[in-house]
Amino acid sequence: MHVEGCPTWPSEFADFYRQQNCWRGETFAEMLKSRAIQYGDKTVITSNTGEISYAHLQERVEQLAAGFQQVGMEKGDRVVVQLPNEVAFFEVIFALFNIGALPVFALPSHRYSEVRHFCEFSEAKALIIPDTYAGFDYLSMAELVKKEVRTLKHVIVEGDAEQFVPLLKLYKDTPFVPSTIHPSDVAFLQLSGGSTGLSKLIPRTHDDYIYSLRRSNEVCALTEESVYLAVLPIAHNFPLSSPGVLGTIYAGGRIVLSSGPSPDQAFSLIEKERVTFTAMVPPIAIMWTEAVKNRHDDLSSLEVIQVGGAKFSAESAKRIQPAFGCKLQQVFGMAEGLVNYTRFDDPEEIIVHTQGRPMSPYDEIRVVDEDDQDVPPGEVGELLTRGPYTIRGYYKADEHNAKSFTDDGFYRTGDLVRLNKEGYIIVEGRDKDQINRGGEKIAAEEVENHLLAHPSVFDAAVVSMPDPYLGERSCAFIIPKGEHQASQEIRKFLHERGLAAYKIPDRVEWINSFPQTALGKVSKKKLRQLIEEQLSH
Ligand code: J2J
Repeated sequence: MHVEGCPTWPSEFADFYRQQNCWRGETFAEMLKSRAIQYGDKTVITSNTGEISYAHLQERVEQLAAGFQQVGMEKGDRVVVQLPNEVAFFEVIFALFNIGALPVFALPSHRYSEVRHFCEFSEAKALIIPDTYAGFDYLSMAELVKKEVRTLKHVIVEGDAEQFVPLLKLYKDTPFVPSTIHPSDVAFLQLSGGSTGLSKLIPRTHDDYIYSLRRSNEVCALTEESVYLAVLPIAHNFPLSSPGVLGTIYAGGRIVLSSGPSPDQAFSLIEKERVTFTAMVPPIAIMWTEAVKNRHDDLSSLEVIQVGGAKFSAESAKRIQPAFGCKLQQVFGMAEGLVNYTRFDDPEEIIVHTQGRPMSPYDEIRVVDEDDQDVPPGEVGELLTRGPYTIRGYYKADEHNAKSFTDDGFYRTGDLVRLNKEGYIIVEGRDKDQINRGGEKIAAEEVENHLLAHPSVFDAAVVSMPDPYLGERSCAFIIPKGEHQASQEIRKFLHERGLAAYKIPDRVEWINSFPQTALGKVSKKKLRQLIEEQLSH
């Protein structure tokens, strides 16, 4: 079944990707099932609640699939899944895959504003949440969301469900009715970082995503011997698929779940579980490099540290191998598709100074100027890409798609890059209205729209400001209506509107008017310069 509103590949491309053996007709349900047969009692996930084997996971998945069907969930339904790094995440998403329902991946850090949007926009039938996590009460949030989103029939809770449905009650011993799932069907909706307004949803198919796992595993040499430590929230595309937790399952390896990236937690897990592979964003890598100096954990099992999601400075990159005695791999990827990796046998120069090259020989990349003309080799331009696991359009976003994709199907990444002579990508900046706060993406316009709702705000412009630890933080420039407010009041206002904490501006600057571009638009470039100058004083 084709889910409405999901652009797909033209048939000549689909045929080509099949011919080249990229798309092999696998589905997620079959993937886990066949691993369960092959690996049986082998542990698939180690978490703070214990261990679960491949066979047992498959059994739990089938029980949950039955329970989901009993409450009326069916093929094509959208289900917003907002779960932390726990076994339930896997049981839920694979149960949904088995019945052909589509997970919509929310992050645990999302709040009312985001979750409501995901539920509303995807017309979700269910929302699956923990009761509380990291001190936040998801039940109150869900209560509000449920009141406002007409399609939402079920709120399912891992833990104390109160008025909602406990996840635990949905594991049934009756068999579920398997859905016929076509490998070219959309398997789930992933979140985009977003640059205009609210996050767009990214439709990924079984065929395309499983190819990205298989290819990632080849490039990253992930095998059944691998032990992958997840420290980032696993719903994010990087720890999910590059090669991440799903790549680990594909390979028959073992996943170790950490609820967070603190060295205390992570280093002891590495030692205890003999972790071989892990992935993080640059601020965590910097923190670990500092922490490792003063600790005595045995990290000798660690073979690879991947760093990606935001630009990793060469200065910091240089320190990884000496500090940990393992390999560094830079990863430049995007939930829309394209993933670039440095290769393990690349010279240090490349590993430290570049963000890698496309993982697939079928990835097509172009670096173009403002008129979509290829720039001369080595010069900076916008990266465009098309390939066997890069989407051809966002979910239900015709107007936006017309701008974000070229007529011949290339995705406009909004990233400014240059290629070195070996064809490796160096990320130089961004031409999209987004702030990359240590790997967490903030769409400026989304925050600006919230700010405009404040009675004291006449106009607002949100820009990035440099930060030694996170790379960037966010700064809101505000033109007040009359008297200006305390910045703290603005931040509190956004918090109360239910905006995720990472999107709340780190700094608020009051200003009388915005600098303009030659065309009379707000010049964010000049605003960025302004705040940069202030910070340097
Ligand atoms: C500079 N910018 C980077 C890098 C991502 C693997 C790894 C990361 C993501 C991800 C992902 C960067 N240097 N090394 O999905 O599978 C910025 C770019 C890019 C945007 C995508 C994966 N790695 N970026 O980060 O969808 O601006 O995916 O376009 O969250 O992050 O963000 P996202």
